[in-house]
Amino acid sequence: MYQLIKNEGTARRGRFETVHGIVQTPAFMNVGTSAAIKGGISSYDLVDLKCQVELCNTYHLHVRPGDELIRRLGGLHKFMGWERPILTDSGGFQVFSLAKLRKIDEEGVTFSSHVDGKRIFMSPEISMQIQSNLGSTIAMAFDECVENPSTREYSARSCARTTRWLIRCKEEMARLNSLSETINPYQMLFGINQGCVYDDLRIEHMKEIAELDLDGYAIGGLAVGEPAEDMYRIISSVEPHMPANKPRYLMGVGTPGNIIEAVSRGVDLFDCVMPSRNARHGHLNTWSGIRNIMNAKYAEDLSPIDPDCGCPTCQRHSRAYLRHLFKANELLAMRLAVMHNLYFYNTLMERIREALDNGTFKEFHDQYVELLDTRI
Ligand code: PRF
Ligand code: ZN
Repeated sequence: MYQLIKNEGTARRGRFETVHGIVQTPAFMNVGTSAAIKGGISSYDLVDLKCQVELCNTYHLHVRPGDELIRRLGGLHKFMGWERPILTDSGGFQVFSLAKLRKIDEEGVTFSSHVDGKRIFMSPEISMQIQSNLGSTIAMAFDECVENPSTREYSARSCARTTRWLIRCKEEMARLNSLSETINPYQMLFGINQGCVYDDLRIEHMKEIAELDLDGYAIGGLAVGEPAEDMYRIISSVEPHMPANKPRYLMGVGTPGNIIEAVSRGVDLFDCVMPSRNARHGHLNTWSGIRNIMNAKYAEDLSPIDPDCGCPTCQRHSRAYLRHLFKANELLAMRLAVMHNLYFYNTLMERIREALDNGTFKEFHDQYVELLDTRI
C-alpha cells in the first residue's frame, strides 16, 4: 500500500508498505542481478549501505541456479539472507538485451540462454511462475522493451501485445498467490508502460494499464539510447495518467542528475547498474561530482574519496590506498568502491526525501542536478 506523505509540485514523498517492510520513497533499488551485488557485497553490507530494496532478475535466476531450486530452499529472501523487500524484474528486458536467437509471438518469447545456449521459452505465465517460485516482494509484468529507434507501427503493435500479456500476468499471479504452497502469497505485481518515444502511444497504453488496478506502475523502454530530453518529456506526458495512490517506478535509470529530474516529475522508485558498474571501473560519485580514482593526482592523497561521505570506505581509507588497490588489481578495490557508490546513491535518495519533507526540493534540485553528473 502506497501512502503519499507530501508533495512539492509533481515530486512525491511517500511510504510504501510491503510484507517485507516499509519502503520510504523516493528510493533507489540496489541491483543484485543473480542474487548478488557485483563487487563482493553481502546482504549484511547492504544494511550498512542503507539499501531499502534489492532487485534481482527472473531470467538470470531461472537459468542459474533455477527457480525451482530456490523455491525448494524456501525462497529468495532465505537463499540470500535478505529480509527486506526484493523486486524481481520479469525477464522481459533481459531476454531482449542478453539472449540470442529470439522469436516473439503472441504466446511468448523463445530464445537461447546466455550461459549454455539452451533453448528457453518464456511467457507471461512462465515469468509469473518463476517469480512466484522466487517469492519476491514485487514481481514485474512480462513486457516487450522495444528497441530505440523503433517505428510507430511496430511500437503500437508491441504495446498492444504487452497489454494482453499484462492481463495474463495479472490472472496468473492471482492464481499463484491463492495456492496453499506459495512462498509469498502477498506477492505484488507492477505493470510496465511502453510505447517507445511516441507520447500518444505512451499515454494510451498508460490509461489502459491503469484500469487493471495493479500494485504499482513502471515506466519501461526508456534509457535505451534516446536523448535525456525525450525521457523527461515522456515521463511528464504519462505521469498525469499514472494512479496517484500507487508507487511509480522508472526502470533502469540512471545518473544522479537523471534521478533528480525524474523525482521532480513524480517518480518514486529507481534501479540502475550504474553505481556498481561505474565503481568497478574506478568512477566514484561524490557530492562535488564524479572522480576517477585511477588519476595520478591521487597517488599521495590521504583524504577520503569524499570528505562529505559517511560510507564504510570513506571512514577508513584514502584515495591513495584505493588508487593503489585498483592499479594492483586487488579484489578489495571493487568492494570498497562499490560500497562507496551504493552508499552515495542511497544517501542521495535520503537527502531527496529530507528536502521533500522540508519543502526545499527545488533548492536541492538546482544545487545538485548538474553538479553530481560532472566529472572532476
Ligand atoms: N522492461 C523491463 N525491465 C527493464 C526495462 C523495461 O523496459 C528497462 C528499460 N530501461 C530496464 N529494465 N521489464
Ligand atoms: Zn564513501
